[in-house]
Amino acid sequence: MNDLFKSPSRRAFLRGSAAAVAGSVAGAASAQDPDPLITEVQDWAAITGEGVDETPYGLPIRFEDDVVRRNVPWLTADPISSINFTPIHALDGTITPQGCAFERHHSGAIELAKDDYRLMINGLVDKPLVFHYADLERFPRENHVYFCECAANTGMEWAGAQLNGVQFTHGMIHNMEYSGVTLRTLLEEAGLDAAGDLSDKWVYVEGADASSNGRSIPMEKALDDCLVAFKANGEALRKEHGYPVRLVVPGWEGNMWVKWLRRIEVMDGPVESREETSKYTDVLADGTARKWTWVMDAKSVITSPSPQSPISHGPGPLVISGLAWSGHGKITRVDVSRDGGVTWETARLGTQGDAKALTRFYLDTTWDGGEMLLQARAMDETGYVQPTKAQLREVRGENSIYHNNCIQTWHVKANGEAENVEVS
Ligand SMILES: Nc1nc2c(c(=O)[nH]1)N[C@H]1C(S)=C(S)[C@@H](COP(=O)(O)O)O[C@H]1N2
Ligand SMILES: [Mo]
Repeated sequence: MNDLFKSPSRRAFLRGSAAAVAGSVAGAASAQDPDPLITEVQDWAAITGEGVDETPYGLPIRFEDDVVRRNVPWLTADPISSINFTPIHALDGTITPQGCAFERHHSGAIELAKDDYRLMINGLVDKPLVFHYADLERFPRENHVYFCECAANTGMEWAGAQLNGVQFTHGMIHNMEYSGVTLRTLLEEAGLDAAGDLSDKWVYVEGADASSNGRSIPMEKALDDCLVAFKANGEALRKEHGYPVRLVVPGWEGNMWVKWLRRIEVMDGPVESREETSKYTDVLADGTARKWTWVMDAKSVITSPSPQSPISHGPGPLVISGLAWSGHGKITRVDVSRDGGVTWETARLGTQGDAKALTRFYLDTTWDGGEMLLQARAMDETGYVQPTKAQLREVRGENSIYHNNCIQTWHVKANGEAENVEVS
């Protein structure tokens, strides 16, 4: 396998990789040994498979049944007000299937039928309105891919490396294609003349669940790119993501993406609700709080190799892969370091991500079998560069929980295993 990249000829490359594949799959076997998986008729070819209606709504094949959301039980007192994590170590591309997209509930996931759904717009509007679900489908629709990141993502890592897996350090994120009506369309339907000067107006949005999760959003954002969404990745929202209707607030912290959306009130100031005062603000070193920290700054992380996705082969070709995103717009560049930030190589963007959506990056490289301190560093279209942990702590101190977008380090050992470590 070591010879692989020493040979300049393509034929030698193919011979080399055939041997390497046989070597890794069948242990010590060489490419010359007969492989019964090739030479003998297998069960799956000797009999027929399942008929088309066996599973009317398909599920992942059982061999992938470890690719699931997971929670960290000690993080919260009760699963009703808790969070679980997207298995980003095992996914590729950028779209998160709804079935494994992280969930965050303050009072559990409720079951709200379309027939029982009502959306009220009231406050400083020309005519207060109530929409039924079917009404929403009669307004012009848009489709957009956006990431949704909980502001607490990576929050457990402020003081030092803590959780040993990218699912747990960075998995409070998902990225879906939403279909819905712009919030602007619905606000204009109710009429905003009554609100007068819009520059100092706000909307207060709340959900139908017991927590209501009320949040204040400046009118400028409400009229910019917010979506009242009823489909994700082409199908109805799942219960846990707000069926039948949720608010999408592109680039802004997940808490503002109100699920089971039931009311939008146009107001002349923010409500200063629980979710935007005692929660989701950042206490600085001097005890004062950073407030209205809505936009999720540029961030990236290597998803493989990582603690839950070790290198399972020897030295030679290695694909380093990860995700990058920015609430300010598009990701323009991602750099990868193998030596804890001393030297950097620019990664290939595997998808040209949309603004405020996940971008996939790859570094197609050769591993010499040595230890690595793997890091990724994202840049966005504003020129912003993802900070180191030390840089972030300088500005924000160590009291924070939310909005940790610092560079993450994985220590990859010679046996291919990886561990969460801090290089600040
Ligand atoms: N109604 C309501 N909306 C809510 C919440 C909630 O508990 N109730 N949780 C918020 C938080 S903190 C986050 S991070 C996102 C998570 O969305 P998800 O569960 O679809 O991942 O929803 C937000 N919207
Ligand atoms: Mo959140």
